Amino acid sequence: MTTLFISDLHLSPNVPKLNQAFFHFMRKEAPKADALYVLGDLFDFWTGDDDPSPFARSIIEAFKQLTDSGVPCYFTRGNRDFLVGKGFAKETGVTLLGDETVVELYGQKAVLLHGDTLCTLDEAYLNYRKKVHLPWLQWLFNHLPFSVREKIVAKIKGEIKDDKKSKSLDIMDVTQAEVENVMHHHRVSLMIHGHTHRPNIHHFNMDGHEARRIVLGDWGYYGYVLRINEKSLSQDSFPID
Ligand code: LP5
Ligand code: MN
Repeated sequence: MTTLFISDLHLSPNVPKLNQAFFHFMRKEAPKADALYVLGDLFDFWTGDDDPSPFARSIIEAFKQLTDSGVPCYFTRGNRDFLVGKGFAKETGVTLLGDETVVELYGQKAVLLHGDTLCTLDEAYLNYRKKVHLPWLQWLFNHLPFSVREKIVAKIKGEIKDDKKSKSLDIMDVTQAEVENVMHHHRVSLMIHGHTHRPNIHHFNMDGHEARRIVLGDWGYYGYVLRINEKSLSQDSFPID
């Protein structure tokens, strides 16, 4: 049996072919797995667990069917779905994880995270992140009517849509120093994250030992799934048409 990892699907009602690819994965592959880990940015943006749209309901139903069938599902929030909360967890049966989680995968310890917090050169983003993670601000936001929240999100998105264009690719990548800080802190030699949209398996030396950082791929023209079992570890892509 195999443990599956996905992230950065950026699902929304606007890209039906991505949703179809996700539902296909949830029906055909995920039910055969030991467990499914979603490491953030499943959604293009998640405005709240009370989202009444058929799109949101269909995603919730897909997770519920999977967890009801006995496959444990874990969810790390990303920078686009940091507002996924207890309501989502209750309705789907998914277990929400903290920002950094250590798991044991077939005898090897690994730290799992979305990856945005590893981009320590991106100060503008990290300042913004601090604000939107303030518990009192989230509490206030969550108590607004859903339609008001949608308008606020659309306005902020519109205002910051050009911010990324002014940043260099280096600024939007992880720093090796922060990668090693986090791995040292958790005493692991394997890290799995998404966010940067640079799928890869990086091998490096840490304190005289081999360490690995696996970067999950984002879904677009291709989808990516990382599969780990007792014997092997591979990230494969498949076309989405
Ligand atoms: O996901 P990706 O790769 O496209 O970009 C991210 C960073 N961008 C974001 C922004 C979100 O995608 C969309 C935000 C919608 C806003 C909703 C707010 C709801 C309010 C909730 C209150 C509880 O995450 C991008 C990174 C990039 O990753 C690479 O790492 O660079 O960061 C940015 O572009 C952000 C800007 O640098 C800074 C923006 C300042 C905005 C100030 C608004 C403050 C609002 C605070 C409170 C209401
Ligand atoms: Mn992200």
